[in-house]
Amino acid sequence: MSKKRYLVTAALPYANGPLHIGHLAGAYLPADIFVRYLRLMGKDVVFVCGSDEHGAAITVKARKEDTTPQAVVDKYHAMLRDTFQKIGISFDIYHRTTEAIHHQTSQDFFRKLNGKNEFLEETTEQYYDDTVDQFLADRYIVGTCPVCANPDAYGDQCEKCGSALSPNDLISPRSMLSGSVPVKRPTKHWFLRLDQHEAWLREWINTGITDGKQLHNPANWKNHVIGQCNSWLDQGLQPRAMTRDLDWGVDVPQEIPGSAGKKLYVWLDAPIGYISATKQWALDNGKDWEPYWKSDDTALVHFIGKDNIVFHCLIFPAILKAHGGFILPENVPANQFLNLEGRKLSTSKNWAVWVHEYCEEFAGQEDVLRFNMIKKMPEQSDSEFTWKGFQETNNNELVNNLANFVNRVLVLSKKYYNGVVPRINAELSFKSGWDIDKTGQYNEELRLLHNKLQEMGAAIERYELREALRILMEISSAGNALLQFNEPWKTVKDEPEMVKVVMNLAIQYVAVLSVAARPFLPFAADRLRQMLNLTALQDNGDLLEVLNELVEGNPVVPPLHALNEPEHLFSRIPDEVIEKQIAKLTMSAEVPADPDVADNASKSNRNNELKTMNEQAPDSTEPIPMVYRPVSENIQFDDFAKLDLRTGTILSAEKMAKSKKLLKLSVDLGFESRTILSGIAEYFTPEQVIGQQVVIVANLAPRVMMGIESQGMILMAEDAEGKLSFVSSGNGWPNGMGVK
Ligand code: B3M
Ligand code: ZN
Repeated sequence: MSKKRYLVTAALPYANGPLHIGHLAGAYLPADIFVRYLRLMGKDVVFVCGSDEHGAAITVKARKEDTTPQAVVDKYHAMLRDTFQKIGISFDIYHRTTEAIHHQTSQDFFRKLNGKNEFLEETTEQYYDDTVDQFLADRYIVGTCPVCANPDAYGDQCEKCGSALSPNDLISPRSMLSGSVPVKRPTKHWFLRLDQHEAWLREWINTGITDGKQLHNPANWKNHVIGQCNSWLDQGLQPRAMTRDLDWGVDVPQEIPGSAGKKLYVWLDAPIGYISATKQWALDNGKDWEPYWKSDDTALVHFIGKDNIVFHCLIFPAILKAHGGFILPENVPANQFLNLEGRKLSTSKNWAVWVHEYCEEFAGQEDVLRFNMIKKMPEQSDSEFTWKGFQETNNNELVNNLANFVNRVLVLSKKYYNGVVPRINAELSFKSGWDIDKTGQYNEELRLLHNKLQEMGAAIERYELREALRILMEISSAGNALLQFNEPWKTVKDEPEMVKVVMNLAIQYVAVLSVAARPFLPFAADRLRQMLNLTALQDNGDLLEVLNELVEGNPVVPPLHALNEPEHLFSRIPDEVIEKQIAKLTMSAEVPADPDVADNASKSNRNNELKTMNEQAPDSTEPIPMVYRPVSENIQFDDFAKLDLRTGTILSAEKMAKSKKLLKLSVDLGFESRTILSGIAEYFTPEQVIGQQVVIVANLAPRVMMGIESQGMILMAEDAEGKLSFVSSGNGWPNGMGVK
């Protein structure tokens, strides 16, 4: 904490999808807590982030959604920005890499590096997709990870084990665009000579020293961060291409020969996005951006997830150093991964809790998610979020401990003193809330609070946010114990002067919490200020002021100060709310490939529809009304047009051994016959379906179930109890007709 100013960054999320809780726990929440704390300590800090709008992540998504990359980034940039704001991530600027200032800044970097001969210009053989006429780098190509055997590793990294990869590392590569096996073709690129940076990077990472200057203390870095860097360094750094053959991204500067059709590698431009964001922030606020990036008395801290370690600890520092004049990060406190209900979070499988949905469904309870994310923060190893745990944490800690304490203090103060902070005789002793056997003394207890706050701050400075939150809650527990041990409700008549001391002290606890909770629970902290009738926090040294008072044994709320009405800070979350979320998760998740798991998933769907129906039944004597599934979200005509529906006739049917649900059908489509596995065995015998005319989805990707490839899907009507009927029978249509 010796630095004069701080520049804090959080990884720029790709603007290709919404934000989930894994992102939040990985980078954004820890960064926000750290920054809010620095502000409370009166530090000069700028917190930058923005959307990463280039790279294959964007163009692949645009292809999938049949739209332009610009439309993709416009949509998701707005969505990400709003979500961050709703969940209280307090960026000073949320920028975007499609802005002109960013293109200029990254092109200037390229020019500078090129001018300093940092690049090797080389023509190499790279993977190429003949069917779509495009080179395949990064996420355009997938294959098996050579480190962990994940079959879906990208050309730039494996999301399973976090290894950084290049397309040549992939085993059995295939094109992300067409699925075809790529060929190799020659193309020219600019390679950053990382090999020449290896020696100083090794020294800098492991000792904190470079050019004879001690820049950081490696003991303050997380072990897994240093470990990942060293495993890279030990393999030897290779020159890495900093350009790509693409039509979306930052252009290689025009005046450089051979630049036509070449774009900057997204991992060259994205981290420079931190710099362009700082420039834009400075322009907007009449400040100078340069000290934040160029002055030795600035601490640069990058908050990221573990899959971005290599880029922030080796490649970007090499770029900064190669450029010259820029500082290096003082720390990169990367987090590990958060899992969800026993499985890896997955955007593509829709196994996620989406933060924007949470903010809608739990409006006003943003802090509950934040609190849970901090408790489960994957600081040193992967961790897990469960909805049950979410409920328990809320009910046991936020409601029973924190909200209960605040409520008791405010209600009792109102009852005994009409909401006015009592004057006290500080000499009187009472039972300390910290230890049942200890006698408390007013000024001593305030100094104890000071020490606790210092411990909490030190934990934040060590990036141990779970520990910091634990200390915060310890203060609240001690406040509860103070009331519990002294029982003012029993003693107020006989010992009114002692009770005044206890209550005054309890009010000080609440006031301290209203400041100290701010980094973790910013919305609750605001409400606490309001209830206490204290001025809103300025985010400019408020905690420092509190510490300065407490260390002297002084109160932070003066006697005779009038408090406002008590309100509930948090409320219990009932079982139904949690059950609904668990059902939503299983229902919306893509049905897993394992047919047994698939059966369970569809069963839970059905149970839910049934449940709603029973709950709605007005009276057991009345007929149960028909319950309709809500109509799904609108789709565009183009989405519908992608379905190829055909008429067909079931020629043969047999039960699948070891499956209660599946019938193996052979369906005549006129031009060919298909094998289709259909989950209808509980409703129809093979005899009943043979000869039925059906509509099938003819272009559904084949799926192997129980060792047999199913080549399509039959459309069936399903009622609320899950009973199936054929969509149409006996219209006498010829097989193979299109259905529109
Ligand atoms: N967009 C990768 C990611 O979202 C990338 C981070 C850039 S930080 C400069 O994991
Ligand atoms: Zn891997």
